[in-house]
Amino acid sequence: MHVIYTNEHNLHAPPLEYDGDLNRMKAHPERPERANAIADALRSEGVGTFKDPTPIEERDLHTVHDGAFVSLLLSLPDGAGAMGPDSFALRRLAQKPRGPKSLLGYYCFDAQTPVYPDSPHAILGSAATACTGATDVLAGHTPVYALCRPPGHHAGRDYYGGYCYVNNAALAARRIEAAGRVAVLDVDYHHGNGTQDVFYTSNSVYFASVHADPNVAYPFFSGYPDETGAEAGEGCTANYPLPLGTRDEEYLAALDRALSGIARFDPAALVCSLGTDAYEGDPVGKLSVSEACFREMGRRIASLGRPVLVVQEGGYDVHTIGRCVLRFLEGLS
Ligand code: Q9C
Ligand code: ZN
Repeated sequence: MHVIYTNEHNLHAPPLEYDGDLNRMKAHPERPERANAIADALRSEGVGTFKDPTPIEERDLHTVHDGAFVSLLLSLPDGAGAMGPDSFALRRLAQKPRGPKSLLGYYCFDAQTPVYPDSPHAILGSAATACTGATDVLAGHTPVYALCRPPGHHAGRDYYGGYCYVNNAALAARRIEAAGRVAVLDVDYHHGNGTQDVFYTSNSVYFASVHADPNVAYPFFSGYPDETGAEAGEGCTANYPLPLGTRDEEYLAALDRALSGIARFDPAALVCSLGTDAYEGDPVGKLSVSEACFREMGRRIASLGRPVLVVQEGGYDVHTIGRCVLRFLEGLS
């Protein structure tokens, strides 16, 4: 199994997070230790052949993203330090402003996704990781694991948030689309709103997501069952929200429903957005999925019998994230 990985992600290390508590910033959960823990776990178990991604350039992001959006993200002014907006656009009212900070507020949808001077290297490295994984799947390798960091599934064509800047899984799906229909299965704890949005009107990429009920879980404004796609893509989006506290059995029942939809769509290949934040011990997620369940998820996904690219998304318990990924890949192989 190819494992695509670069340590460039270490260059992006947001120290603190604002989570609505106006009195106190907290340690940011999306930290370098996450990917380092996964890489260490795979290496110490001798799982996979590690391979550096082939670098990509800004223009390679245009298959999914708006040009002005990526150029802002990747080239904030020198010496700007950590940057985030203090005002967010409601785009039905908004004109696009000129200053970099105000422009960030045009493209960003939350207060938890800061951009640091070295973040662009990590963002491009993560996107390259997914793209190289896609190329390997096209070349006949399966499964392939893209150890991406930062994650991507909350980023849309022209917006970012949820610790995500560009959409790694969507970039990979676009690349694999050259070989035919693609399904994206998102098992991160959070709804993959960005990926859904990118492919919402497409009938060549199916999107299915199993996640915590957005009434009570981030990203709150999407991931409901009545979101089923639009125009040519009507019927090509499927959402399976779950109550907080959901355990293995109910989780796997929802996964089976998602997998039947994918089987009916009959894709040439599958991209799996893997977050381990549904794990019972995760500090961000509030579902109750066991370590053993990750192996069963991998098994059931493998039983579709399609080539699979796994793209790493969330998962914040640095002590168990490696084991959850190992179990998943074990089940898949
Ligand atoms: N203090 C992904 O898993 N809000 N993104 C969490 C916790 C944002 C998660 C608040 C969660 C974003 C890729
Ligand atoms: Zn998540």
